[in-house]
Amino acid sequence: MFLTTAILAAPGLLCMQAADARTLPQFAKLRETELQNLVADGPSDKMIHVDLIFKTQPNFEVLKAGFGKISDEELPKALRQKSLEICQPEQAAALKIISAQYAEGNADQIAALWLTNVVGVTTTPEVILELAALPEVNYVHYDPPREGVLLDSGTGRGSTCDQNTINSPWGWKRMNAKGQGSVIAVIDTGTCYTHPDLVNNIWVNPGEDLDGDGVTWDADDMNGIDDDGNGYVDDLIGWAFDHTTGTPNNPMDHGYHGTHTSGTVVGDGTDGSEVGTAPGAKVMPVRTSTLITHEIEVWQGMEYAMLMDADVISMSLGWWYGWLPDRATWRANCDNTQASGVMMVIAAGNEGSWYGIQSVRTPGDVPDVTTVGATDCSDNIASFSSVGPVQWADVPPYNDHPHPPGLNKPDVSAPGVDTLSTYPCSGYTTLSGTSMATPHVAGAAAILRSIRPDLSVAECKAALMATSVDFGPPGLDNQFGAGRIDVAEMLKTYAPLRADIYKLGAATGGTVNFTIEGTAARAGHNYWLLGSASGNEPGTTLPGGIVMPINQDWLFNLIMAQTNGPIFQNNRGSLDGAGFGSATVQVTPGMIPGSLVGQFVSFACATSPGSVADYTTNPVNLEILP
Ligand SMILES: [Ca+2]
Ligand SMILES: [Ca+2]
Ligand SMILES: [Ca+2]
Ligand SMILES: [Ca+2]
Repeated sequence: MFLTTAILAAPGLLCMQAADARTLPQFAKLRETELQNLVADGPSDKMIHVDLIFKTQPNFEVLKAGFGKISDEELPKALRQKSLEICQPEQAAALKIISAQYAEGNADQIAALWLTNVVGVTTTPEVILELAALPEVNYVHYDPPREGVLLDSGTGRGSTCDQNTINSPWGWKRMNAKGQGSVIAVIDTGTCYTHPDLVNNIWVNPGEDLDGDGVTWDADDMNGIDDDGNGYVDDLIGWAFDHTTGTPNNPMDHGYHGTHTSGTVVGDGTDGSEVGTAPGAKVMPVRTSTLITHEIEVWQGMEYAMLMDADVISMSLGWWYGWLPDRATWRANCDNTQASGVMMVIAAGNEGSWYGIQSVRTPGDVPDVTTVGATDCSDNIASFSSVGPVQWADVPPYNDHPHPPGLNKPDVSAPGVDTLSTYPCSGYTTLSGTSMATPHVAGAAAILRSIRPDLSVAECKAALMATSVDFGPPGLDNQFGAGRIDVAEMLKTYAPLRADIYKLGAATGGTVNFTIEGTAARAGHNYWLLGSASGNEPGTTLPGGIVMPINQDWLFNLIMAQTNGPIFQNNRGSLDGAGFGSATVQVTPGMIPGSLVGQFVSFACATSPGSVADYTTNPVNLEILP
């Protein structure tokens, strides 16, 4: 305090401080020249936001390997515990200094991470030098607020592409694949959770929902207590990390960007337009500052989403290289998040006119995340969409993907020109940017994670890429990535082996003609429709089954043949390429075995002939009439 006061009282001393600072050994730990200049030449009461990057960094892949068998639900908390054991001892001295300075009014916006070993603080040059002198601090990163959201002016034509461009409605209708059960953290300006299209699609933290009614932003549950012990009081639906609010548990959109991106993920069309890719999924609103954001706010948001077990993180934001983002720490945060089982979907950036290795922003440049470029409604790449490749050769400790050739980015693309989505807090508007493309991919990822929880993050990324529609130069390229995503193709290839019979027509007249409608998902597999008949002895199984070949025709007829042997026989192939179809079962008069009359036939599906019905969920029963 004495030194600060003295400098304030005598401005002439500033130059002396500058000279002194430059000769201090910790000065070399200030990573950016701009930070060095601020510390050396700026006024002593200048508040500067910095991140302290500590020496020992937790690697969640390594930590995870030490756990042995652990459930997906337990993994995030176990990782936090292990990581805290690494981070807390190294952070202790710094946090002691910072809390003392906070009491003096010289420190603010304090954040201690465990996703990586980082502490963020807004403080004075003098304190920054004191912190940099700590042996545990590897370096100090300058982290001023930046406008990281990725909007573009678009075409202004007002034409919009709808979800049909990526074939999401196909999956909704044919397979009821809407992302049910998936949670997507949208790290953005907040989400208007009262919008009619979103209010029923907002994640509710079960650990804080005391009355268990699942009501979004339920005043009844605000008791001022951190009931689930996650470190956040009354975080009913998410959190605001922007330090600009007195109610950080209220992640209401304080702009419009986050409501728009949230709508593209889960908007359910209540207000009139079906703008969401995964209308059965839930959004976890994670708010950062209005358009202007510190890097560490986003890292805190990732840490929260990971701890609260989100399936996907959608980030329509990025730092261009001119802002000198801490690429290594971004990559470590992304890698640790994904190691915990959360898939990260991130915008490429809106610097499409910049070619070469400066175009894709950070963290869209992180190798293992799913990076998204923007297309228009005619599958042209948007002129603003950032292009790859990226390189990491000069970023320790990674030093990989040297250029040329660098690493191909983006990974996939999706519509992002004049995209219609939700606007706070009712109705819709069109916006453009890789910001708008990204939540389409996050929604597709949510659908995939919903139907295939067995797939790893890397496998989900590979699935999205493998089923994209190739545009531009043949194969993987640095504009479209693998191509424009296609939810129908993704489902046709990756839907689980499963068949559901959901409708059975009534038997008519004296004959027994009836229709079975159902789904037998996934192309390239033979499906067997098994029949069993039971009368006085329910469950008596008849032998046999028949192969229903996969082709482009939806309808197939099955003819009941005989008691001993295949009881169904198809005379016309069925199931479309995706394996969605309906079957008309004809029981030809005279071919009905007398023993079946008056009995019940149940239908189910199986993966092999003669096996039990191993993947149907709703076998149906029909009485065989004479
Ligand atoms: Ca409640
Ligand atoms: Ca809590
Ligand atoms: Ca509470
Ligand atoms: Ca291509």
